Amino acid sequence: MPKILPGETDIYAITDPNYSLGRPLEEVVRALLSAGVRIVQYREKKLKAGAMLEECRLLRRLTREADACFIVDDYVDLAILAEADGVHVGQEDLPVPEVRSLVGPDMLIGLSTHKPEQAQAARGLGADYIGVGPIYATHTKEDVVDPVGLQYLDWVHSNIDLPLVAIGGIKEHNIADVARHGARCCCLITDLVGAPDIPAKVAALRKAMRAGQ
Ligand code: 3NM
Repeated sequence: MPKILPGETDIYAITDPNYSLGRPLEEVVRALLSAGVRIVQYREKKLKAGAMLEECRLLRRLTREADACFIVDDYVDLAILAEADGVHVGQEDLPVPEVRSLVGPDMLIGLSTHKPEQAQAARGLGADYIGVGPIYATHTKEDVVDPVGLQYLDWVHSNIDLPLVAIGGIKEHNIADVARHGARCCCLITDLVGAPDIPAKVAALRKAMRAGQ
C-alpha cells in the first residue's frame, strides 16, 4: 500500500497534456511534487500504449522518489506494468471486481461515482475510494454528466463509508466551499496543471481549503 491514500491528503492532481500550457509531462509532475502534492494520477486519452507505458514508468519513478501515490486512469494493464499504487476507473470501464481480479489485493482501486446508487454500491464492489463529481460544470471531460452540486457532496460525506475525493470544476475560487461540504481531498485538472506557477497555485489552493474546513 502507498504511504498516502486518497482522502488523507488535500490535493489530488490529475495530468492532462491538453491543459498543461504545452509544458512536458515531466516538468508538470516535478512541479506538482516539489509543491508537496502527494497523489498524482496519469490521465491520457490520445497516445499509443507504448508511449503511455513509458510515461507511466517515468511518473512511477518521480512519485516514488517523492514518496507520493501514483494512480493510472482507466488502463489496468499500464497500472500493473508500471507498478502503480492504484488504478482509477469510471462507471463504464472494466467493472471493479474484474479489475480487482487483475490487480490483486494491494493495488488501490478508485471508482468515479455520480449518483447515490453508484456511491452506495462502491464498497461492495471492492473500491478503495470514490470520486464524487462533477461538483461543478466542467469541459475537461468529454462524456461528463450534469453537476452533482454541494448538497450531494454533503450527502455522500455523511452516508458513504469510503474515502471520497471531490472532482469537477474545482478551482481556487470555489475550493473552500467544496472543503466546507465535506471534501478533505479535491481532484483538479485545469486549475492546477494549467497554472503558470504550479507551486504558487498549490499553496493558494491549500490556503483556501483550510479556510473552508
Ligand atoms: N472526472 P477539471 S469530472 C476527469 O465527475 C473528471 O468523475 C469527473 O477536470 C467526474 O478539474 C472530471 O478541469 C474533469 O474540471 C475534472
